[in-house]
Amino acid sequence: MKALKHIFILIITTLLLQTCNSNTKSNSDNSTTYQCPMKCEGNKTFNKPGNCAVCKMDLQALSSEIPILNDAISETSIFNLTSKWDTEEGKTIELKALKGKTLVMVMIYTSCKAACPRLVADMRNIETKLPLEDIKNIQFVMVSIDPETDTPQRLKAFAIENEMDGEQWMFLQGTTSGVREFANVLSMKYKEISPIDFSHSNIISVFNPAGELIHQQEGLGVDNDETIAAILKTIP
Ligand SMILES: [Cu+2]
Repeated sequence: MKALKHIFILIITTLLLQTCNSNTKSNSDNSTTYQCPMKCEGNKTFNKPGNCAVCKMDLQALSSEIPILNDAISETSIFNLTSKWDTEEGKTIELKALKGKTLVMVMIYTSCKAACPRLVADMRNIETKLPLEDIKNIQFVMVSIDPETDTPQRLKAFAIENEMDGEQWMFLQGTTSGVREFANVLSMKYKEISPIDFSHSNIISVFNPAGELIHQQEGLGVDNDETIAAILKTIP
């Protein structure tokens, strides 16, 4: 009699557990969302498979999490800046176009006779110390603090003159406010002291592929071992 009671309890428990399992399963099925592949109704989603009311195509199941994670930009990323920049190749971009590469950035202006040539030399020195196979993962970016003078044409000429015309080098002309905003992010100070001259701080900044500032070197001709180490840490 006692044994029967035990078996009965066992059966009930098994049944209850099964109901629980099937509940969880149907819950997760319900959380799948579907969308028209042509997005006829914009980003509207449906919680059942079916056909689009507009184009009649089969709705597609959305894998909900992955794309959102990939697109996420942290609060401190420079990819949040929406200012527009012209490259030396005449392309207009936002900084988030540089996502996925380690960025080594410096602010200069091409007519500078004093500090900038040395900053440019420092950038080249960093580049030559990095393993050749890693260069494709790195973008070296020179941002002009004199956007009035440094047009894409002038930046291109400067690139050729300094043998920095390879794909790893990029020169950017921004707007006055875009340049100012970017300088603030780098804590970089600059001031126009005459129509063609600027006083400025000398900072080379390293950003990881997510656009977060991870290292800065300040000064001219300084030891760049830490900068190299910081760059290499970001490369898979
Ligand atoms: Cu300068």
